[in-house]
Amino acid sequence: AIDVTLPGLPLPAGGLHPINRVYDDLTGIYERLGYTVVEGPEVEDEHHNFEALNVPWYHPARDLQDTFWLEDGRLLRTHTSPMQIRYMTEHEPDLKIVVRGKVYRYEATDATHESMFHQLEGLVVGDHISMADLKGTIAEMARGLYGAGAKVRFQPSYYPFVEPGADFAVYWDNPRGESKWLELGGCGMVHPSVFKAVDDLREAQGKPRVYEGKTGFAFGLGPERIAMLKYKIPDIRYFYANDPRVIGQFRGEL
Ligand code: TYR
Repeated sequence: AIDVTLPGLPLPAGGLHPINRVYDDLTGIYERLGYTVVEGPEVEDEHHNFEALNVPWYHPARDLQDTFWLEDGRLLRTHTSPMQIRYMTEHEPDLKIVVRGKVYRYEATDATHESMFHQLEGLVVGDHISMADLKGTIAEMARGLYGAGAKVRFQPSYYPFVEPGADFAVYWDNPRGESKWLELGGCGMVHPSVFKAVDDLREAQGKPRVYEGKTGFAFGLGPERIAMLKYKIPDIRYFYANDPRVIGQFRGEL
């Protein structure tokens, strides 16, 4: 006879990878602010990854040591910023996007560096966009991640595709007293050279030049940093080593 009162057998359940959970948190915040979430190619050309982003040939980021080059002269994108160029070439302002995806750097790996990692890139373009809008947006993201009391800090920095440029950190304050400034990413006001490069690409495709005189901000950050703190993962390499003891801890929880 069948005892219908016996409990069922638990079925093995999958779960979201910690990086995808952090991406979902972040894109949720930006979708509520009216942003469109996009993705783009991981194999890029030099023009989109460097040239159009105002990264000159002599910039250290161009060093052969940082970039995985393919035999045909293309490369694995070293950041998600080339999607700024691709999106603006296809779309006219005003726009608000976040880009999610993998990026690659030819570097030695250690507990905080992997040759493949992820970025979330933001781009806002319109009229009279200011640094205050950028700071407010980063602060809103910090509050979405860490609650109403979250603090943000900006320090001057240099990225060729923005002027002025800054690095930003959020104050990560948890009840167990593990508070610290978490260096999250870079940001700044879109450099006029970037808008010019986009208009040049648009013109070559027979599209109108629409970016001259526009203003905008951009930012880029690494979800790995957020996930390592949130889920207490001590080594970035654990995310991608395919060790079921790591990923198995995230099973069955969505
Ligand atoms: N692309 C930069 C990097 O990979 C991050 C960044 C993105 C910095 C957008 C500024 C910015 O406006 O390090």
